[in-house]
Amino acid sequence: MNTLRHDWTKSEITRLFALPFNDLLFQAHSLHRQNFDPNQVQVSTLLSIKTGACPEDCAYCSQSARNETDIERERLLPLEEVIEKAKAARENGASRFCMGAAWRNPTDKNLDKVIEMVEAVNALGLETCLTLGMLTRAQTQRLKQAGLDYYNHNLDTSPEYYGDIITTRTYEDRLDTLEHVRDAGINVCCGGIVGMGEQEEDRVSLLQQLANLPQHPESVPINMLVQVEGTPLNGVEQLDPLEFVRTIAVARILMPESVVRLSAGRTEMSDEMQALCYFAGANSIFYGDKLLTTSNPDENQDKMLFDRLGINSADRSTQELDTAATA
Ligand code: SAM
Ligand code: DTB
Ligand code: SF4
Repeated sequence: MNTLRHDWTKSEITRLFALPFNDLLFQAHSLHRQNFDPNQVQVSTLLSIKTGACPEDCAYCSQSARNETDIERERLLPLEEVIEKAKAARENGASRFCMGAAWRNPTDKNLDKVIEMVEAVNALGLETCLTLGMLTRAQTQRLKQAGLDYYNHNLDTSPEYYGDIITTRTYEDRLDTLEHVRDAGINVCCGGIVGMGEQEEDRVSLLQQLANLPQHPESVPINMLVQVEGTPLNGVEQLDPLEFVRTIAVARILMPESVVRLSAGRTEMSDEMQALCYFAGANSIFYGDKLLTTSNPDENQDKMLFDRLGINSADRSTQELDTAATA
């Protein structure tokens, strides 16, 4: 059992990034093996339940009303459609169904509808995750009561670079929502995006923020920016793929018991790069050919890569059996 730390300094994290690649990966992979089955990867499927026309100004996002992108706006999806999509995800082997909405925050009326979705998806035997923007304390309590398993709310980048990316909500707002989610007893899914033109020191600082939260998020999505035409970040210089792998490895070392998700951006990654990410400690992905508005590798491609690597996609029942067997 590792002693989890919440007092990482920037210079310690910078030193990890500066290690020779093989030393960094060895350290990350060793910790990964101590805490997880290295050949199991959790799979979640994403669905956008409300698309576009978002009042926020996130510079990376296809769904901001301020960005001229050609996505199709959609109102909140009907419950029946969500259930159909969740059933299809379950059939394809997903263990968790994540529903995202392009809101700054949900109204209480919106939340009534989303709660019906959470209950229906839970009833299918899937884990549930939501990402709806900021939440009040009372809203997180309602979601907990409804049986929500995870809430995704990302810090996105370092506090230092944040103002270059979003101006309509503060870093502090994000930390407040995360505290509400944590206090309600819902699992926290929180990570960020790299490849947004930030410096390495911003990646250091983002990971420091995540690792120094009072409790590590149970799930840490590391997204590679998906460049979308019409957004201010379209055309930004691409991140060196090995620097992305380093980011996964450092996340694994700082938060050894958290599930690290190799999140958006996989369509641009080679199989070899993804294999390195799994070795470095990534043990979750989004599965299915669509993220929220952009594409993701199709299921067959992922199945083939998992076969080549001898990776199993862990579903909830087998995870529970494993835990019971080792308890
Ligand atoms: N509107 C809610 C919010 O922002 O909290 C929930 C949905 S939002 C799309 C969820 C997360 O997706 C963002 O915080 C961001 O980290 C990630 N994301 C959005 N667009 C992305 C892109 N183009 N590339 C990579 N990640 C992206
Ligand atoms: C997260 O960290 N990544 C997901 C999920 N949480 C909601 C979203 C990725 C979105 C990629 C761009 C899009 O498809 O619009
Ligand atoms: Fe809106 Fe979320 Fe996109 Fe920001 S990331 S513009 S809050 S949908």
